[in-house]
Amino acid sequence: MLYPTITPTRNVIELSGIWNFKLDNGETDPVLSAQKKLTNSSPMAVPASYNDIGVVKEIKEHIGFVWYEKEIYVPNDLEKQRIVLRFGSATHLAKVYLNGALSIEHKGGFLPFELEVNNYIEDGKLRITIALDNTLDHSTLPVGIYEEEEYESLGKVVRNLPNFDFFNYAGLQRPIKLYTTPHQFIKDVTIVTDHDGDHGTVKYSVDTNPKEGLVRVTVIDEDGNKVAACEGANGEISISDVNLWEPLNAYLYTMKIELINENQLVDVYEESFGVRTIKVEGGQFFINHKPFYFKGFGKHEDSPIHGRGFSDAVNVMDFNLMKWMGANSFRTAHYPYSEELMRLADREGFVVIDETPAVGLHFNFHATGAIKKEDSTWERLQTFDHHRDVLEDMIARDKNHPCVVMWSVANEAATEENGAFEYFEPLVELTKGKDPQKRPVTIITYIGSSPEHDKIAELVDVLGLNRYYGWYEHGGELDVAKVKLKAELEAWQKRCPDKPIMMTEYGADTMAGFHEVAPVLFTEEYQNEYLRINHEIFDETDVFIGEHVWNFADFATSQNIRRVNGNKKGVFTRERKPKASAHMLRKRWMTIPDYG
Ligand code: BDP
Repeated sequence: MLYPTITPTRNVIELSGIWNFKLDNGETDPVLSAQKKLTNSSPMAVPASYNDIGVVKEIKEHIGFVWYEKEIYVPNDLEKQRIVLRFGSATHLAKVYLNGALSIEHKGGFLPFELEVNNYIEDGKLRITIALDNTLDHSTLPVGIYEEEEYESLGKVVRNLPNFDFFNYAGLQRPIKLYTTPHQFIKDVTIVTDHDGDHGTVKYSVDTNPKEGLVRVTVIDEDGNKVAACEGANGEISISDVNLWEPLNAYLYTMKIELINENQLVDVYEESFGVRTIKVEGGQFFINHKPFYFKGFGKHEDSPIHGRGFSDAVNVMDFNLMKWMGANSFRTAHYPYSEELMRLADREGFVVIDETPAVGLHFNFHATGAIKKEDSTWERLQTFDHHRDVLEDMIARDKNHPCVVMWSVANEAATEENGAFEYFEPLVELTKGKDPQKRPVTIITYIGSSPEHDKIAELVDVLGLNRYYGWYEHGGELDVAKVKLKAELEAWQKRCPDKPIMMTEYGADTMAGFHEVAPVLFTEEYQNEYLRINHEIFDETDVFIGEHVWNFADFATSQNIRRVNGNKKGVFTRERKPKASAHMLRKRWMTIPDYG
């Protein structure tokens, strides 16, 4: 699925701004609501999560459907082309009505979907009405728990508990665009690069609709010079004196694709790409044939006011803060991030672990060690088909991004329970099969998935460990925490010699401004000490390929007695002010080279 851009043959109209909004409290008939204009609506910003800007509890904590609406004119000129309405995402289940007619339904809140709208336009107008449901259950990703209770005095009480800690933000959280293409158009392009010395090769494959006409491909460098060209829908292009895409030193080429029919230029699309290679071998993670060390964060798309809503300003600032710290990478915990952010990462040279929204696939979360409670997560979950769909869609969206170096199939699933191997084996195979660049694959595990009990380590290329020794385990006992962490890492090396290990989460809740001479839980001193003892062990471990602190910034969670108005493991506050740990990490990371 190509990202919409303006080219000589294509147009893009942004539909961001104020939309009409209202909660659905179950009393409205969806068909009738969409047939006429919404009544009693209020203004809502798009893109944004509706929760925080709605202010009141009824909106912030609403469970179920909400309505969005916008009526637009479609300029006559555009009607000569294919007109496509594209949602960057709609969280989590969307029913889209165009001039009252149900036109598409989409499940999953973090990936784009689109539809052709020409036939829906009436008198030059399009009324876009969207019913959006934020309910999470055993079949959705992420996974939630839905409960209803009857009280004589209160009536029905509904709970929708996220099976994870980040706030279940919802709404039209990413840009919505109307774009055009010619009727004969470039549908997709797939790019795979390689290099040997100064010589780069670029294999490409262009999909057009219909499959006719001549495809011409030109590669353009950053100065606008044409460096190579080729004809045909599939081909291989050589680039001499190639500039590589390197971590924090990105070089992006542009592939200009032209579709020609009967000597007429029909469609033009430009895709930027980087020449780089990825390989895992002998306990190391190679980018461009050199062993790479991941320094950075598990992040979230989360900021004050916007919630999970897209903001270029937030993304640019976050990237600048990460560069300031010497970070070179991050994981899109716990869902695919916006396309705009991925394009920015390509350009800035951030190395990205791209994660699906598969979080909360665990019903015995705190049963560490041998499973005692109900060893049945994989019998109870109904996520498999949707999991397969989001993996396919994520790879289809992100396959050409040079920033993406590894796929994360899931975060902290019940990988220690019976049934985990059978659940994940086909998904890992699918990921490998669908990715044209054959990137490494990981499944991020939690402490219960110990070297003794884990069932999936043999499926992955990299062991991605979320471990909180010194916080959830042995909080306040950093000496013991060190011993335990070391023992676990040694046990992993015994079980999977030569498999690279990466700490994909480690962190300590820290209230900015809390201080003590002795390191005490929740103080800035403790966060520093916690990180320091973890680093001591990392530095002693062979096959250790990187450290992602949890989290880049404090973030919103649902209400919970373990969370003081949000998760405070950020190295920055939610407003992006540094805690002491930001300076400490900066000192460390500035001295660790990207390639070691
Ligand atoms: C891990 C999760 C992450 C949480 C974190 C924490 O992967 O989403 O926010 O722990 O508890 O279990 O802070």
